[in-house]
Formats: sequence, C-alpha cells, structure tokens
Amino acid sequence: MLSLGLVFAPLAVWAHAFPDHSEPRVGHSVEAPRSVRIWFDGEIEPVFSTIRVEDGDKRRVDKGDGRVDPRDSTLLEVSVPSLPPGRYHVYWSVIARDGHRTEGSFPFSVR
Ligand SMILES: [Cu+2]
Repeated sequence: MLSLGLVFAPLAVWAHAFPDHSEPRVGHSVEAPRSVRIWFDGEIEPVFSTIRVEDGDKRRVDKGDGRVDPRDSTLLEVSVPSLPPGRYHVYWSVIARDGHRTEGSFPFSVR
C-alpha cells in the first residue's frame, strides 16, 4: 500500500514550467492585441526566458521587449504594434526554477 509520502513525492520534483494559459488564447482570433502574454504553471527565470511573435511570412513583429513580469514570475509577455489581420505564431522558451528548459509555439489570428 502506498503511503501519502510516496504518493506526493513525484509532485515535489515536477517543476518544469509549462504554459497554463495565454492571451491571445491558443488558436483564437482576436482584434488588435497590444501584447502577447503567457502564464506558466510555475516560476520562470527572467534572464533565460524568451518570447517572440512572427507573422505568416516568418518576420518578427513583436517590439523586442519580451520579459518576465517583475511582479509575477509566472508571466512572460511581449508588446506588439498594431498588427494587420492575419495569422501569427508565438515562440517561447523558458527556464524553470529547477533549471530545466521548456519551449513551444502556438498560433493566433488577428481579424
Ligand atoms: Cu524540470
């Protein structure tokens, strides 16, 4: 029979950071976003965490000010200029507090 200690042990080492939700939401269509924000399920390291936004022609369109929110170390954000209608892709890469990197990408559309 498992003790509670054994049951909960895996949670203690589960510290990779994965996206919890984002704004714009994954795959959604929005009007004139001012920024792209991704909330992670754990704290991420400001120095090694990056975010960029590309348009359908793979041109970088964000303002290059990607950062981890100093008041919320689970939030990665970058500003974008007024984006014309189209399809965009967000690329992110973060280091969690346990030193492990996770990365990924997701699309959204501007209508
Ligand atoms: Cu990890």
